Amino acid sequence: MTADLQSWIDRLRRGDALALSRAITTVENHAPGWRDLLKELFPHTGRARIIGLTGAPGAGKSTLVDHLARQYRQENRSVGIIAVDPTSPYTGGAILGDRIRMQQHFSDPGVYIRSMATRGSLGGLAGATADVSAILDASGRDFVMIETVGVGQDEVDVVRLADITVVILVPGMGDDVQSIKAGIMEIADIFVINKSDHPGAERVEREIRALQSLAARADRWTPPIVKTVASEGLGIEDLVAAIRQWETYQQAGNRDRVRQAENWEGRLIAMLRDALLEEALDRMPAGAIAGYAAEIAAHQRDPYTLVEEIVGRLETKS
Ligand SMILES: Nc1nc2c(ncn2[C@@H]2O[C@H](COP(=O)(O)OP(=O)(O)OP(=O)(O)O)[C@@H](O)[C@H]2O)c(=O)[nH]1
Ligand SMILES: [Mg+2]
Repeated sequence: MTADLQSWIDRLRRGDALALSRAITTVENHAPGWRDLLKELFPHTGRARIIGLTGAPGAGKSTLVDHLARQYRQENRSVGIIAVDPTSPYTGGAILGDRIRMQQHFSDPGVYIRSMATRGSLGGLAGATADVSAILDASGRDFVMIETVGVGQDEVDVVRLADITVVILVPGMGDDVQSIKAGIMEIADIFVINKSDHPGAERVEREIRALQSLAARADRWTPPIVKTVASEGLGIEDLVAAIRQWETYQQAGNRDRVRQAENWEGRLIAMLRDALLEEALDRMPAGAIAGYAAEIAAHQRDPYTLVEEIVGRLETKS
């Protein structure tokens, strides 16, 4: 390892915010040396608790994260926050809102907040978020919270990589827990019904219970349902307690290790896919894919043989 890299990592691990920001930007952009950096940081990861929070736009995720951060700070634990916001490139509004709301933490070095560039992230949104969360972990954060809008597969993949997944629902969504994408219901370790000051919270709770009664989880955990009014700071202690309860449950019988191995299985496959694709594309002249595609469309070439040939070329590494 170069002396530069060593000193960068030392500063990062001491909690230097500048070194941390630089590391995150390097990894996000896949700038030169990003992989070496992650390799060196990896041995220092695995200590932080990664909490993924997902829910519909405006469900109150940022407000909840803000309160959780405050709570953990009171216990003198440090926090990293990653706001993954797919809506921001279009409106520009949401992240600004987050910034303002979270401003109170800005003078506190124990809280580090980062918004993720989203669509088109190199290595996919989930991969990029996992890498950034690893950097925060290596920097010694006790908790890393990842906020994502639970709308697509990308977002589901993001929170799936967490140690704890919190799904935030709100009353008055119509008939709907049923209609919420099945994927998101399945990944919940804890349900939060936020905006419980609005009518219909009980009904949402009944619907979750009804769904839960249909299928038991393989790990026999029944995700607790916590009602909150995040804007008033109500129910936050209950959420903190539910998170702690989950941790205790996970630590018994090494369930946390099993979960992490499952997460890594998915992540490894994604990393491998990306690396192989990158390698394959690197070996082609620019524009080759478009040329092949035109030939295939004209039935001058069959795609099956072509893919075999391309994969075959990977074996002869120069
Ligand atoms: N009535 C009520 N309003 C709330 C509650 N929690 C949050 N809000 C309000 O709902 C709005 C959205 O809250 P956010 O925390 O920004 O929600 P979000 O899920 O992070 O939103 P996006 O990141 O844009 O998807 C804000 O105006 C909050 O003040 C609640 O429990 N009750
Ligand atoms: Mg938000």
